[in-house]
Amino acid sequence: MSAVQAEEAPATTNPAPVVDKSKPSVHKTDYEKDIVYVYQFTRCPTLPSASPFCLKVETWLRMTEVKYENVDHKMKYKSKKGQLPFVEVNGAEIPDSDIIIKELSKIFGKDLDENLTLDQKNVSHAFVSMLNNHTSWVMRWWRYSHPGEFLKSAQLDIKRTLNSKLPKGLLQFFFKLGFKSNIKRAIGHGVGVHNSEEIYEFGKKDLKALSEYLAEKPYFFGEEPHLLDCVAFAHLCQFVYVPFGGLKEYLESDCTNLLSFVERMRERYWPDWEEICKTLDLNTHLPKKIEEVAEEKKPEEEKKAEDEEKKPEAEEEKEKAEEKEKPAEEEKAAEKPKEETTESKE
Ligand SMILES: N[C@@H](CCC(=O)N[C@@H](CS)C(=O)NCC(=O)O)C(=O)O
Repeated sequence: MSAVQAEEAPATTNPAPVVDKSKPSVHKTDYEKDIVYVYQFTRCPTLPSASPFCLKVETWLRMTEVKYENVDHKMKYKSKKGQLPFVEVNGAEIPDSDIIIKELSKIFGKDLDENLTLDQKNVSHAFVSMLNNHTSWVMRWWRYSHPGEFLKSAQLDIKRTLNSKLPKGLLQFFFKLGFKSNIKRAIGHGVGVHNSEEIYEFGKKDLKALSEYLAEKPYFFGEEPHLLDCVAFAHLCQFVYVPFGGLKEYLESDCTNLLSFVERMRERYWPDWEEICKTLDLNTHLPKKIEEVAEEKKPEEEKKAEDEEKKPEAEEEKEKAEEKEKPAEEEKAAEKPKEETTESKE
């Protein structure tokens, strides 16, 4: 039973858990019915999200055309499981990208894989698990062990990303320290006990397997995209747009079909990609609210009005400057004959 269904379910033979209805269980209390509110990281200048899990959820929402809104929570919230992304829908939180997709598929009746054969579903499951639990750890290991290079590769503005007013140098110091400490997670996972050459080799093998399965097809299971395309796109984007360890170069030399696939998905589901990367706006897919349009126009109009106001001031300044120059010129003119006299004396 989904988290949402659980909230709405009538009492059964089991005693219902005591829920304090006076305390909202979601951050977005003025939610609209059937709108999915997505809590994710701030945007990144090289791709909409430097988290494959956040990019996966948002791509799924776009593929299924389920209505959603990203919430700018200024990096304040994490799911009840302590991570991002999580979503809120109809007053309930759903954490974890895979569980989010599973639950939203049920709530909105949108199963991207409904027309796949059992065999294809099993292949999809194997590849999705590889991407989430193996391929992504190659990337995580690199990011955790090279936090400074990660910031550069993703062109992340640390102040904006962490929503902090502390000095940039200090934030970078803490970020690097925090990120480096994550390396023990990579060791716990297993990938982190290997050397870099071996780890990059793991990544290459995963990419090669995906490339060979995709072969000449536009999408993994043929002419139309499914869940595996969504998951693969979200992970592959991290290799393409936050490059590291020569893996992008490997894609360019050995897996060009994966690069074309990324481009295909990007064009189809992310027409606002460039705009997102430029503006770092979380909701470019939504029609702009009247206040936002007004706010955007404001500086230009205000500037015009200010220019108008400044005009007389500028003219006054000009006049003053001219008046100041006048005596100087007069002095010069008065000095000229003096100079000439001196010269003539010599
Ligand atoms: N299994 C989770 C993984 C999500 C995940 O690893 N999120 C990372 C960012 S990519 C996170 O929130 N890290 C912060 C933390 O763990 O404290 C999912 O699929 O959503």
